[in-house]
Amino acid sequence: MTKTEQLIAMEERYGAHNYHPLPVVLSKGEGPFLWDVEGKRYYDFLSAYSAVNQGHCHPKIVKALCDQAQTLTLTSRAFYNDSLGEYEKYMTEYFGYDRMLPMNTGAEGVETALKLVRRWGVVKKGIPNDEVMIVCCEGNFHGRTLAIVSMSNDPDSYANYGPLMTGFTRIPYNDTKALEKVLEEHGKKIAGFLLEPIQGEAGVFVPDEGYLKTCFDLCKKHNVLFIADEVQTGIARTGKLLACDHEGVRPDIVILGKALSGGVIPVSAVLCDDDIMLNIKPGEHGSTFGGFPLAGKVAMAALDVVKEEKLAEKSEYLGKIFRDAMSQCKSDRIELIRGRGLLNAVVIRPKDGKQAWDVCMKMRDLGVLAKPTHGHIIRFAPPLVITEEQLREAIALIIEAIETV
Ligand code: IF1
Repeated sequence: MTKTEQLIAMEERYGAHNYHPLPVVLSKGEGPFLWDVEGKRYYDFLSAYSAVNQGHCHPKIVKALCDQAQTLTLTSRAFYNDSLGEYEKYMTEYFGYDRMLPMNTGAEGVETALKLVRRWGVVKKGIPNDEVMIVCCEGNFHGRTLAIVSMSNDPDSYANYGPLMTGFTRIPYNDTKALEKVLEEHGKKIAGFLLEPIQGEAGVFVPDEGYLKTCFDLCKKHNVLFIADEVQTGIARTGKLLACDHEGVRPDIVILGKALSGGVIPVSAVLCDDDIMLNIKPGEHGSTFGGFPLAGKVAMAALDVVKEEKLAEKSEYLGKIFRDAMSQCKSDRIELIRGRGLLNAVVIRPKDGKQAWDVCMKMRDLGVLAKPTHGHIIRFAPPLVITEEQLREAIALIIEAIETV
């Protein structure tokens, strides 16, 4: 058995079977590259679902982690420490909000936002506690907790987990009339509207120009909070610091995760202003590791890198090259190319019994790693540190895989 086969067999025998990974076993990452246990090099075109925007093992971020790890890793919030205040100041100035609540995973960030919105709805908008509603979108993906999957319309996310949480109403994505209707009919009991500025898991569904701004204005009209889940679209991935920046929309609440730490440790955060954040009082929400010294130092280094290396500008520029180059490909397997910045997807037309998975397997053989979502869509999201030359080399391999599979 090869090392690859041995390690896959080990996961098969001892691990939960909650994923179906592409059969490649990785052991090293650097910048846009990954190496497998056989020593083969790949371009990473998933970036751990946009968590390694800064590239694998970015030296500045790893240094911040190692330095802090030898000093003080965790105090809990039972006491103060010398990094959290600095981290909170850095984050609120970087993104332009009054306050930041630190958490760990993206799902915890979303859960925290849901609690902040409901709390604001009850204590500030005066919605009866048992009636407060949050509007979400068809095709959403916000994480895997029971409250979050209660918003989902994907049976793979919510089915057969017992009774789901109430208090959510779902409308079609990219449909401002649907939002207008639900707000006019139920606005008095609605505390917030939660959406992804681009739906990642749904297959990089980019809404029409103006959708975000129109939804934001409708929310303001009905005294409803506009909550942007930027866990996947944030941190320069779509060509701006936040995807909402494309339309000049400043969400009432922003949820960040993934690349907030450059993929080094789980770090998430919720940003909003005083009138929303200060409704949660001491002892009413928290987390053992939320905002711990390692997270603060790593996140500040990860965000420094975004600015120092102009990753948003690079993402915008290289994304255009990607979509232009892919549209040159005349293969009838390509149904559609869409995306913003370096968050793109190609919809693959099944042919001769081959579909997106087969294209990804061929890409793996050629040295590019990506994975299908929803069967026929391949998401392409390389680290934003990839150079134009490397991108063009990888595109040639992607096109070869599509044309020859
Ligand atoms: C998996 C994809 C899935 C997210 C948005 C919150 C979270 C995510 C917009 C939760 C997480 C991850 C989860 C991971 C695969 C990936 C993913 F959309 F990115 F492709 F699943 F749909 N908001 N997305 O995308 O963050 O708790 O994971 O830190 O669950 O398989 P998390």
